[in-house]
Amino acid sequence: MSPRTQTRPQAQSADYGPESAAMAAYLQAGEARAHALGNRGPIRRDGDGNVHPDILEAYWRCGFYVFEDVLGAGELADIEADLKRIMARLPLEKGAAVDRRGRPALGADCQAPTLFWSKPLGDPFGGTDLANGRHPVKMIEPRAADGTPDEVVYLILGSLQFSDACLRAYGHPDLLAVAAAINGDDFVPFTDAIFIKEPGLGASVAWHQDGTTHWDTEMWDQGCHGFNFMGQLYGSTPANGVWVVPGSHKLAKADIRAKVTAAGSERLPDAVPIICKPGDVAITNRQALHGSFANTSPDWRVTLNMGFHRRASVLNVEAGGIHNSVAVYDAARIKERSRVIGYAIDARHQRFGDETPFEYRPFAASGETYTWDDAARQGMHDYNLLDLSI
Ligand SMILES: O=C(O)CCC(=O)C(=O)O
Repeated sequence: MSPRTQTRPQAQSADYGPESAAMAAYLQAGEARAHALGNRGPIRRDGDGNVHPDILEAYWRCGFYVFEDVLGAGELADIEADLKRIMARLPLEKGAAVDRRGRPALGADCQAPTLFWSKPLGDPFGGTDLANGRHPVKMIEPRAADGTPDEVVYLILGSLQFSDACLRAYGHPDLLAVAAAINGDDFVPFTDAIFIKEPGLGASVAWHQDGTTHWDTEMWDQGCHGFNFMGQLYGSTPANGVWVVPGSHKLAKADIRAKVTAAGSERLPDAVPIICKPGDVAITNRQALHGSFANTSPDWRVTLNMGFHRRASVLNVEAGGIHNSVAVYDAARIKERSRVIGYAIDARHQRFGDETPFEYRPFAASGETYTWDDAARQGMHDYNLLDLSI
């Protein structure tokens, strides 16, 4: 059953009109290129218990990796139940204070940017100055079926305050081990989100590179803007998934306009789709050139984004302006924002008691402990005002 079933009839899938044949060929060719990359498999450890070096090699070579079978059936069921609750509590329409049943709407009392709306199959960021103008070219906006809503929510920031199941996924010991292997034992949070790409409605996210702060500075290297985990509730296909240009995280800032002009369309010829089953979790370098097309397919994609940085990339750095206000990220702010890691580890331990919880070194060193309870849940309100957005 889709998350919409209780609230609105299933949207119809749509198509790319005159571009449909070219799009279908592009999706098929991209899928073949993706499978040839050698950057997917379960999270494996070496004899010392470290994340297997082959995984790290493939991640750094490609700029993304697909970890297979990370979230089990029970965990996915929890996430789906929370997703349904979240969708049932969305505002009746953009700006409304109440949901369909007149209850206070989700996010209506948040100060932080929380809900992002788009017209069906639209591209709200492409070709605009939004988010520091990092999405310079608008994607094709296919025509949605008659009877679809004027606008839908396609992105929810600060998502961990709305879902214990998402918080528990954030505390997954294997994912946090990967975060430590890539960003160092003192890794820190970035931001968290849910992308919702409904069939026949889901918006494009135009081609972009996420990092904004360290380009053209001496801090720059292939990992200095961190990464996002992208956990998949229903899987991710060439038609509804994120596409990445492999290796682009190693290069200077891409000239996206020139690439699109050279390609003759937004179908960048060297990009590949992130293909996942339900429960797979991709990791994508934030410097990689990536984007997603409007979801004209019949398949839902719901992605839990969980971002992490190197501590050295954010400490005492002035940044912000996209996910939160511009500020200097001092040690006190980093510590306050990092408590989410502690809550997530404890929340996960309460639900999955037979797993060995991840030990986050900064807490082990300082002796701090975190308990996930009602007081902690209330303290998470608007936690993303403190995102570490670089
Ligand atoms: O999930 C998507 O469609 C876009 C994700 C993305 O662009 C991002 O996480 O930066």
